[in-house]
Amino acid sequence: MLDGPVLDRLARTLTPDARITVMTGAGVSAASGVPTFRGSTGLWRNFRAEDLATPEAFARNPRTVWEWYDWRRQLIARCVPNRAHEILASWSRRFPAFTLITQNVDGLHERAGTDPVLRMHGSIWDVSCWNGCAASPPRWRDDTVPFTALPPTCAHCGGPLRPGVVWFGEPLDPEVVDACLDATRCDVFFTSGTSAVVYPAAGLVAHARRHGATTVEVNPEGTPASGEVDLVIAQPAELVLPVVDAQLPR
Ligand code: BV8
Repeated sequence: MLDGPVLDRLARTLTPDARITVMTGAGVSAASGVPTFRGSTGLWRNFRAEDLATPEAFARNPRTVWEWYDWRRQLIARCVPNRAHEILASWSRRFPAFTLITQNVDGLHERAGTDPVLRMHGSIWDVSCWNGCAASPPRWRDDTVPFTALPPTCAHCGGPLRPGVVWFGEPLDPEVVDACLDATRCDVFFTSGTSAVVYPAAGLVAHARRHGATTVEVNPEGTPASGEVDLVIAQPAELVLPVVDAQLPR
């Protein structure tokens, strides 16, 4: 838990010249009102990933998949970053060698001011042409909320647009993966708000350990990563991060 010795150990590792990498998942946005995917109140509770977050599902029924994403976009548009996003944004300014990796597609880290953000699974605010037509760019931002018709269509070829996220069975952007792997060569690696079941994101903690990083998990619940990190802080990120931040020299 977050007692004196744990806090002291953490504060000692967060030195001005430390390479710090933080990987986040849906739990970091929970306090902002964005539903998580798994667990009792999770999104997946009513859906199966195979039914919605795959290219096969989209090919089968683009409208159904878009009903889910358009619903999430409308919900996320009403949410604001919470203290966890804000503290991480301040750390991205405070520590010269700080990297934020996220599995989240909600854009709340960016809205809190973290820049850059390594988005492993893309952005719910991006779209791309499902047909990949020559006239359309690879992807672009479209903040329309709600879309008037589902699926939204490509202005160039009239085909359906798809959400600019990475679905199960789709490869991640290799440049993003390389940047994430490089960021595991760090002094401190935090993993917070993730159930640590989706790969290759879930594999980053092991890489950080192999590089000798102090690894820390901030999550009220245990995960498959809990047994491999140096420090488990079983509390919510929006409570933990401000307390750790307060220990840092002003
Ligand atoms: C790929 C779409 C290869 C976007 C999502 C081994 C290696 C490589 C791949 C695999 C592998 N084994 C299996 C695979 C395949 C698969 C996979 O990992 N399957 C799992 C289920 C076994 N991986 C893939 O398909 C990936 N692609 O590897 O491609 C390839 C190569 C070449 C050619 C073709 C293919 C693609 C993975 C991306 C999938 N897309 N979603 C969207 O709609 O959002 S995944 C989905 O889960 C979300 O994107 C989300 O980001 C991700 C992870 O969820 P979490 O963020 O962890 O959220 P969750 O609800 O699960 O947990 C929340 C946690 O927060 C909980 O632990 C809770 O306790 C905690 N919490 C709650 N409140 C708080 C809190 N913590 C802190 N504070 C709080 N307040």
